[in-house]
Order: sequence, then C-alpha cells, then structure tokens
Amino acid sequence: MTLPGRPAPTGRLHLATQTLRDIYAIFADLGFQVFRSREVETDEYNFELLNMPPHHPARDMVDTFYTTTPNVILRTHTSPGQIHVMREHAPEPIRVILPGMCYRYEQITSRSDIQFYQVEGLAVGRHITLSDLKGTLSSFARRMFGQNVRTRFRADHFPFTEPSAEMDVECFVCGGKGCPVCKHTGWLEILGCGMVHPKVLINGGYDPREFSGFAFGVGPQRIIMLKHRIEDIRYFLQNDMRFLEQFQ
Ligand code: 2NM
Repeated sequence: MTLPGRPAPTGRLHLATQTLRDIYAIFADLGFQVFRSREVETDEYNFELLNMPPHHPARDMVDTFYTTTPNVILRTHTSPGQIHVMREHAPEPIRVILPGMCYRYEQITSRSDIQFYQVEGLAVGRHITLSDLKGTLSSFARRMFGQNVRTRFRADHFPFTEPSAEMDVECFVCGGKGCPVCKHTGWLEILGCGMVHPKVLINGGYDPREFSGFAFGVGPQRIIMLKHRIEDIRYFLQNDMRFLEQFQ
C-alpha cells in the first residue's frame, strides 16, 4: 500500500503540431477554414498556374524533387493547393489556410531542411484590398506574439502576387531594442504576402475585374525556432526524446 505508484508515461503533441494548431485557431477566429491538399503535384499546378512559366528561375531543377513519372513532382510550396481551392469554389468568396509539408532539393543546413512545413493563406472576394491583408496579418501577429507587438511591411517580390511584401514583427526576444536573435535590427522577418496576381486569379477561375484577393505564406518552424531559440531545424524530424520532451 505504501509503495509509490508507477508513473504512467503521457504522450504529448509534437512541438510543430502544437504550433500549427495555434495558427489554425487564430485564423479560424478570423474566418479562415483549413484546406488540405496533396503533397504530390504536377508541374502545371506547382509552377505554371502560379505565374512561373518554363525557364523561370524559381523553378530551377536544383530546387525541385522530380519523380520517375514525367511532370509529377513533390510540391515546393503549398501554393498549388490555392489553385485547387479556387477552382473548387470559384466564383464563391473564399478564406482558407493551407498547411502542410513541402519539399525542396537543397543542401541541408541548420536553417533549411529538404522537407519543411508551410502554412499559406488565401482570401478571394469582391473588394478585398491591401488594407484587409495588413489588418488580417497584423491581427495574426498580435495573437501569435503578444497584443502590443508592432508590425511593419516591406516591399518584396513573388511571381504570384502583385504587389508583394514581407511582414516583420518587433523582436519578441528584446522588445525591439536589438539583440543577437534579431541581429540588432529590432525586427524579425515572419512571413511573405501580397495581392494575388490577376493571372493567378484567372487560373483559379475568378475574373480579376470583379474579384481580388490576398495571399501569404509562413514557415511555422522558423517562428518556433526564433521563439524557443532552437538553433537547428533538423531537430524537428529527428524524434530525439531529449528534444521533444522539452515542450509541454
Ligand atoms: C507566399 C508569399 C506571398 C501565395 C500566393 C498564392 C496564390 F496562389 F494565391 F497566388 N499562394 N501563396 C504567397 C504569396 C505565398 O509565401 C511566402
């Protein structure tokens, strides 16, 4: 009777799963549904319909895993799913996020793995403006990083959006004062975004004279690494209990 009980080991969610679920919950409150899409894609969906014609530098052979079936590849981003979701729902307005694994044929380093999570978002409807993009993404940042966090948008370039931008948040490690995590800039680069390119809207089945939309892409593992100061992305898939047990 007086022997101590045997502790029952409890499972836990993987750090990446926990964070993905936080992201789903935030976007659910903003009216976004989760749309799941295939990891194996055609060249057409992964590149051409996203305004990356043959010979575009972004589709260089070295970045893509090809299969033995001609034209069948592993998706390099979750964006092909955006074409699928638009084609399934056009001309209805949509608000979706697309989470999942992406694959790139690159050198593995502490900062980039050949497979990684991405969460992309897409809103298409009538009268959607850049203000909607900025409002939605700064609300996301405040829920994710703290109610008082400041955000800023910097111009960038992606083939599938015009205009395009990157969003920074005030460094949540030093509060913007400058530290090694933000490389003394006070800001952390969190996601890429933009207004959906008219050609991409057409490819999705929407008339760009009537419809507009915004899209964004986040690397959740990058956010987690900044938050927990994890110095190597390879920990995510090694399933070393010493790593996994540190989180919840
Ligand atoms: C990003 C950044 C900016 C994006 C755009 C689209 C589509 F299909 F709607 F055009 N999907 N994803 C997008 C835009 C992705 O990732 C950094």
